Amino acid sequence: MSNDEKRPSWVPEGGAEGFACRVMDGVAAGHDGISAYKSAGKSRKASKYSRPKLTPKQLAEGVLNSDRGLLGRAITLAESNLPTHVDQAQEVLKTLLPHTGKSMRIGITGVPGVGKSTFIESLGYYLLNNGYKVAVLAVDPSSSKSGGSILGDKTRMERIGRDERCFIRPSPSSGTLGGVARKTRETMLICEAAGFDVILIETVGVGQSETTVRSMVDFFLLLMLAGAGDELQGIKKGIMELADALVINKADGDNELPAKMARNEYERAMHYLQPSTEGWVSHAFTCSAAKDKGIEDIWKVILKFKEVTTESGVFANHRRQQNINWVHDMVDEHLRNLFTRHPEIVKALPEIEKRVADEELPAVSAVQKLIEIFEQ
Ligand SMILES: Nc1nc2c(ncn2[C@@H]2O[C@H](COP(=O)(O)OP(=O)(O)O)[C@@H](O)[C@H]2O)c(=O)[nH]1
Ligand SMILES: [Mg+2]
Repeated sequence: MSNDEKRPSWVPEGGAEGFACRVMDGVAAGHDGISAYKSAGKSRKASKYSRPKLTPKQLAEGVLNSDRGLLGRAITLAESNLPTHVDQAQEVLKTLLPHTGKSMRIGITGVPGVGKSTFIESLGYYLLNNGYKVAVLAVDPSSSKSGGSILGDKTRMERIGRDERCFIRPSPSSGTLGGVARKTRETMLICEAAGFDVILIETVGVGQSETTVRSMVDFFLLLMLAGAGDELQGIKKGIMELADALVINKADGDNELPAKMARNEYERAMHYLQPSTEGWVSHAFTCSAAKDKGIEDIWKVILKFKEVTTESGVFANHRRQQNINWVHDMVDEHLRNLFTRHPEIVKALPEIEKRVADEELPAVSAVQKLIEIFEQ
C-alpha cells in the first residue's frame, strides 16, 4: 500500500512530504493502524501484517523520544477497545505519566461555523512561530456518524498541518461521549509526554461535549459571533459560565463594529455570571481568526491566566480534582455499560419502558425491578 493512500484528501498537492496529518486505519484493521506511515523519512515497505510488534516499553520510549510514528501508534493503541490493547495502553500510560502535565491544555468550543478550526490554526500558527510545539485534538462524538470528520473543516488546518512541530489528531470516532472523552484524555497525556507544550482541543458546541472538554483542560475558551440571535441566549448562559474567556470571532470587514459592540454587551453580561475558575474574572474579546487579528492578545490572556492560577494554587488543585473526577466518570461509564449491555436487562427493558410510558408502572418501581434483574 502506498503512503499516499493514507493521506487525507485535503493534503495539498506536491510538497506534501512533511505534511503532519495522516488518516489512520481503523482499529479493526490492526491496532496501531499506520502500516504505511513514514517514520523519520524512512519508507516502510512492509504491510501491516509484517510490521514488527512493539512492546509497551518500546512504544513509550518512542513517545518520549518524540518519534511521530510511534506517537501515532501509541495513540491508536489507546483508542482501541480490545481488552488486550486496553491493558497494553495502560502500561504505556503508566510509563509516560511521570512525563506528563507540563503542557497548557486549552479547550475551544462554539457553535458549528463560528470559526473554531480557523481559530485553532491561527493560534497554532502563532504558537509555532513563537517556539511552542502544538498538538491539536478534537472531541466530536458525532464524527463516527459523519464519517470521521477531521476537526469539522478539513481545509482549515493546512498552514499548521505541514509543520513537524505540530501534531493533529481527529476525534476518536466511536460510541459514547464518555468513550471519546477517555480516549482524548489519554491522547492528551501521550502528546504531553512526547513534548508538546500546548494542547488545543476543539469540540463541537452541541450537547454535553463542552462540559466534558471543560473537565479535561486548564483554560476553556468560548468562541461566539456578533448578532447570532437571541434564541441562542438560553444556551449561552450555561456555556458562558464555563468559559475563562469569551471571544467574538470574525471581527473583520463590515463585521468589525458589530463584533466590538457584541463584545461590550457580553462583557457587561459576564458581571452577573459565576466565574468559571476561582480567582479569575473572565472577559470578552474580539478577534479575526481568518485575518490573524487579536490572536496574540488572547494568548497573552492565557499566559496571564496560568500565572495567576499557578500563583494561587488553583491551577494545580484544578488538575488534581480533574484526575479524581476522571476516575469517577470512568466508573460511571463502566457501570452504565455493564448495565445497558446486560443480556437480561436488554431483554426486559422494552417491556418495562412500555409499562412506565403507559403509566402502569411507577418509575421508581421500574428502577427497582431493573436493578433486581441486574443483580441476579
Ligand atoms: N470573515 C471571517 N470568516 C471566518 C473567520 N474565521 C472563520 N471564518 C469562516 O467561517 C467558516 C467556518 O469556519 P470553521 O473554522 O470551519 O468553523 P468551525 O465549524 O467552528 O470549526 C469558514 O468558511 C471560515 O473561513 C474570521 O475570523 N473571519
Ligand atoms: Mg471545525
